[in-house]
Amino acid sequence: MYAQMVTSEATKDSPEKLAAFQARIDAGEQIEPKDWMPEGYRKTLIRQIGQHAHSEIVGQLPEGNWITRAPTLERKANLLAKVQDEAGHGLYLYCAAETLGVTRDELTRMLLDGRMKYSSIFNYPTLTWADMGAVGWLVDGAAIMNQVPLQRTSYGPYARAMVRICKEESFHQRQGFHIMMAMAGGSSDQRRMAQDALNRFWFPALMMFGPSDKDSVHSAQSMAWKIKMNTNDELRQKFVDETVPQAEYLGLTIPDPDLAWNEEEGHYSFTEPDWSEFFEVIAGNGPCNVDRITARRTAWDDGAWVRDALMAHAEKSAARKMAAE
Ligand code: FAQ
Repeated sequence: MYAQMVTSEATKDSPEKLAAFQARIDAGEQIEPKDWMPEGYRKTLIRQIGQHAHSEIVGQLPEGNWITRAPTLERKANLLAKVQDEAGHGLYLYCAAETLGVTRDELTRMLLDGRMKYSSIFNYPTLTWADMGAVGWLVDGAAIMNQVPLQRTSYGPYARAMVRICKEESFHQRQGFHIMMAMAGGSSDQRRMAQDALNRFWFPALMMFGPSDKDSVHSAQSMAWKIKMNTNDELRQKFVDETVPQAEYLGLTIPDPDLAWNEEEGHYSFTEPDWSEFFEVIAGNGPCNVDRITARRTAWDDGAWVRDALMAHAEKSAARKMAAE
């Protein structure tokens, strides 16, 4: 439905303007907030950047759950810093979306009433400390794989936000891998926990890249506009190719009996995730969807007095300024 809306709105723009815009994109120019852009481009960016921002914010919940239970002071400090970074990423991204004419409040309302999504991965529970390792290693690893190319995306504010986010994500990935190294090299119970975390997070991490290319409704247009730089399947393959040797280094087994190096293709062959599970999760029926949205709704409702107080202060200050003039 969204795709139809975008297409019909895009066609309202004159062919000459659209062609000139596409020529700028093809020439590698960056589009800035005050530049003319097709309505479909603006809406697609709001959807993708907004969804990305919501993912960073909701993504704090499964990890925030473990801050008080981290096994050492150092691990606690690292996890705390990481979760705080995710809040910052959300804020950069909301700011980038705001340059497209939507407010953070509107985006939040769209998340809370189900008109906007956040990444499927955050609807899975984090059951043990090893999950903090798996999330950093695999979830941040997948996020980086997707976000590094987005540093070259055509919309300036989004590309610039990505530069800083990617730097921080690589620290996150390393802190996760470091936890996995400690667990996988630890006692037999710790090794079992590390393997169990990998077993539960492997396929959900593969789903983060979105549906297979044949089912991806937005990829063709988003790639033409350089809002996406790669297809979902390209990035998924790259992630598998880079992650398998890391699992081998840890001495852990990827839970896919059909995983095999394909010499001819120069890539690993692997089993696709269960796409029916993916579509159930993004439709709101994953293991933690209700908990996540309830937590966000509670935070929004509990923060109403802060927003009201800020507005009242801004109105009083403006009135005082007017009276003094
Ligand atoms: N989850 O046509 P496509 C992170 C939806 S950041 C939920 O292929 P598109 C950091 C899609 O919206 C993780 N929904 O869509 C961190 C569309 O539905 P719609 C977030 C998904 O946009 C780490 C429909 O399926 N990163 O983790 C998902 O071209 C640790 C059809 O799909 C980004 O958002 C999914 N996984 O490609 C934080 C990166 N996949 O909207 C805390 C930027 C697809 O029409 C702790 N985004 N859908 O109703 C992108 O690159 C793209 O939006 C994709 C999806 C690749 C995610």
